[in-house]
Amino acid sequence: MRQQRLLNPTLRDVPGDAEAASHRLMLRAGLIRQLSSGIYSYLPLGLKALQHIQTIVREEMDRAGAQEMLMPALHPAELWKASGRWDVYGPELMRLEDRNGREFALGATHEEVITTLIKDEIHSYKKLPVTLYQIQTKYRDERRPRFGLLRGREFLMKDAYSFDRSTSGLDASYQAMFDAYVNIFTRCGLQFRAVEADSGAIGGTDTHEFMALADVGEDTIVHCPSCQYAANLEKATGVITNEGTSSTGLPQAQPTKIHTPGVTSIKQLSQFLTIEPQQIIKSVAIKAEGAPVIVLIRGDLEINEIKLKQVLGVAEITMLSEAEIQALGSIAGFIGPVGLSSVKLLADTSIQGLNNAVVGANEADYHLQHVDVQRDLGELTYVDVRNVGQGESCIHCGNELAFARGIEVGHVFKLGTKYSESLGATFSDENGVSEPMIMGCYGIGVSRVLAAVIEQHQDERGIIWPNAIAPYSIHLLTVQVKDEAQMTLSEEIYQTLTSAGYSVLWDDREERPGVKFNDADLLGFPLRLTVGKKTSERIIECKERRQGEVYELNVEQLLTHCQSLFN
Ligand code: 9G3
Repeated sequence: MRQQRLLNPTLRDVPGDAEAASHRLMLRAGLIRQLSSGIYSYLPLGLKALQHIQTIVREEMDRAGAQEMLMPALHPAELWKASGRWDVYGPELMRLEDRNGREFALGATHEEVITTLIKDEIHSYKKLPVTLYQIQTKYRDERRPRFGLLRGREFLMKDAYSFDRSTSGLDASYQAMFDAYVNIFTRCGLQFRAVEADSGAIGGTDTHEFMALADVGEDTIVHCPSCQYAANLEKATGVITNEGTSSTGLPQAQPTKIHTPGVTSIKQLSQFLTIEPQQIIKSVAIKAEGAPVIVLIRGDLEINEIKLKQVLGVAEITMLSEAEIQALGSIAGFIGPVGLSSVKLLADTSIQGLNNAVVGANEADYHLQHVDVQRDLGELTYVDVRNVGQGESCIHCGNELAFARGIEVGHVFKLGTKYSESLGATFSDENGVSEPMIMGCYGIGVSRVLAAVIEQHQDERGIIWPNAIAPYSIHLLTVQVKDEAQMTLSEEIYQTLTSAGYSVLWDDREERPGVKFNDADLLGFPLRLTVGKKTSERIIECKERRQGEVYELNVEQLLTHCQSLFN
């Protein structure tokens, strides 16, 4: 392709609201342009990279035995009403009406569509297992679209759905998809981890998220550097040890009140009493489906709401109001477990073994010191309702856990019969007995992968494409386009490389060399070839974008050299 004709509007500066590196670079390198918040056009270079990712996804899906199909984006509301999700999802599910006033959803995901189709088309165990996938645009009206393609309102997803006759069959289908995902993200050049995740509203049992490691990632992952344990913070667990803080060994003093006027936060209390937050027990007053509960957790840690809901078996949790706290015989900011008899206590394991702790005294401007959990708090139900904290150990191998930020680029779920039952997708077994199919669903954010790759492969000068995803493999620059010898040699090189199967972008623009070199670094194709002053000796200059190495090469060596670089 000759760059003079390419629609590739590069920018020196980008709008201030582009915070993520990949968002800035995709705008500056002319890969995408925003049509509306969270909605983008792909310009030619952006689309080429996106298509390379899709090719990798298709090859690995097909290799895993999945069959490609394509479903509509316009879904009759009846389908989403049958599964009960029409009312579960709020404004995030985009809805519209057709000319006859019939309600439709714009597809945010396709469990309802695929399950209804399979219900109508598969009835016998002989046709199972089957895994189908599509690569299609999804619509989700995000409250806060941001970071370019990382969180859009219209985005490209590969979504696959497996149908089995048994849970062991589902395990096999799930594993096949899991392995395909490892291949896909590896071939895309991503640094990633598969982490245990929470299945959320979609339901089901096992689920893993594939996280591309990046500081801009919205998710926090907890992983053990020594063994394979890795989990989303939503689900991660760790081992905590309170070696006890009254090292004196003297008989522990009884709980004693201390005047702490206006000291209500952990930070203030820690400073006021010059003690570590680890020595404070935080009492959080919540309401779980109407019932008040006081959650006790070590002062340096935070409650994990997903875990707490699961432990309490409720869908919603709210904070108690000041009046409700007073009705319990306490006061906001000074809540404590000692002397509060009328309310259920839930103790996070992080307070186990604390024997010289500080708690609220259930009296304005007072706390209690020297509280011994074992001695003073009576029978406690210990549960894990916290976000894993710094310094906790791995539940498998005991080594210290590490934390990282990640971009969720894939998510695989064992769905079970949630949709096949609600939508009636059953099969008859050998004895003619009708059973619901066992489903799995598997998503990859294809457009999100493009942004994640750029987050991981860039420097201050621009993008550094992994070979497999680069819009072009080679950037051919002619320094003086008015110099006939340089153009002739450039044409020869262009023809040789393209006929050998390499994708080449030839910068034949009438621009100063500096502009061409800066653009080549910004666009970031793996190999830059420059035809310049040594043309008469048939010598060109090469630069590899990743290593940054610049060296000369005789034109005759070029093909062999490219073979060594790209194959
Ligand atoms: C909706 C809206 C947003 C959603 C969903 C439905 C997330 C929804 C979860 C999934 C599960 C899997 C198949 C591919 C892999 C992921 N956000 N999820 O179901 F209506 Cl507005 O999408 N679906």
